[in-house]
Amino acid sequence: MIGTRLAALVALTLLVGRGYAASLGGRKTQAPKSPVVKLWSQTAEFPHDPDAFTQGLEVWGETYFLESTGQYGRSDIRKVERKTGKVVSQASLDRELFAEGVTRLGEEIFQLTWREGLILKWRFTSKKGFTLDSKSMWSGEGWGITKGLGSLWVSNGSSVLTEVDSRTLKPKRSIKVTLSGEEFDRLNELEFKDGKILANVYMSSTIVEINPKTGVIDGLIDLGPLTPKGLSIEAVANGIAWDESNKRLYVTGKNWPKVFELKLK
Ligand SMILES: [Ca+2]
Repeated sequence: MIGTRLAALVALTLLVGRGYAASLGGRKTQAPKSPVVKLWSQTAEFPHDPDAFTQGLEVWGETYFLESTGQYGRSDIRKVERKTGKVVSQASLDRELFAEGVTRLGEEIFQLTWREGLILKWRFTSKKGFTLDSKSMWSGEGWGITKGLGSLWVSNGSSVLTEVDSRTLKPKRSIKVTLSGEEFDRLNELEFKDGKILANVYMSSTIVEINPKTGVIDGLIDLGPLTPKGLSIEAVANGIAWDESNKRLYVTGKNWPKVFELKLK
């Protein structure tokens, strides 16, 4: 796993440049603690629709994923059988909407839109599939969304994560995310795990682990070894789903042909 660790450090150094290099060099200022590189092993892999421009991923019971896919004219919401990648239910969005992150809280499913200022609320029944319940206004861009600590959490591509009231869909508070003391942006797809927020970093193969109280990044996961070769530059890692029941992390990316199941060490 040394290779993985090195890859992660290289990726990290590229990501944050001098901030991390300085902390690696043991600069004798009151430098914040550097994040821990979290190692993993792959325990399984499953087919994933290579046409899915994945913007959000979450486990749905023990058998399915909830997935959101983006792009204008192609955005949808889907229920996907985990082991086969088969789309068992799907609903398309209006052509002028670009879907982003998605999360499910009880009966309600919340899906973000990118620049359209809307959060879509869906319901799902086995009879009717996905039905659009309501559209709520949202200020600014929507990138990732997840649930945790009794709230929803939204990213917008910046360094800010916003805690949102799941009933009113109004912001409660915001946190600024930092890495080794420096503001850290491009936070994308989100997932709560063990009280921490995992976030894909846009245009990288790195997932950061964020303390939701302080905004401090205290862990890093490098998906470099899993990134498929030969895809477009847009086919970045984007899709994190944590399964608490089997303690596995599922990751994929935009147009990736596979979902990977990982055990974190
Ligand atoms: Ca997620």
